[in-house]
Amino acid sequence: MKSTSLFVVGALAGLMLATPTFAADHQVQMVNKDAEGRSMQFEPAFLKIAPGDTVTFVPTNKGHNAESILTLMPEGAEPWKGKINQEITVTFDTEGFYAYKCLPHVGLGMVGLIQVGDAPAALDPAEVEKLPTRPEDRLLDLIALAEDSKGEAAATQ
Ligand SMILES: [Cu+2]
Repeated sequence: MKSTSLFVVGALAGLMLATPTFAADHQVQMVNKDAEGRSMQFEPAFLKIAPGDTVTFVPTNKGHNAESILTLMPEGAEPWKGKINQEITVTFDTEGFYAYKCLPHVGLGMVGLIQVGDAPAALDPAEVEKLPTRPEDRLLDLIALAEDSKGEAAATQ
């Protein structure tokens, strides 16, 4: 009897793990100034989400867009390109790191980073280095944030 009930508990736990959770939508605002006083920013500029989640880029201030940086996203993932002042919702199915930019303000450092799932950082440093100085510095900050958010797990790798 005892072993049977243990088996049932184990099977139920397995079912719960296998049940898909509802995909969440996250919002990223495109702003002329963020909460920390930085000009021309995505807010939040770093997001960690689950595979299947969506991100909606909101034109809170005018004159911005959100689009993939083609060299800084997972292989085989679908790029996106929002128009200026366009609210756009993107679904992220492929795990990995996605850097993106605002076309008019990338030179001022208006870039963002989305981590999908728990995949290790996989942005090609040589491609990050090809960015102009301000977006490169900003992206490096965001990559550091992503590494911090892994906490203990990162320390053991
Ligand atoms: Cu912009």
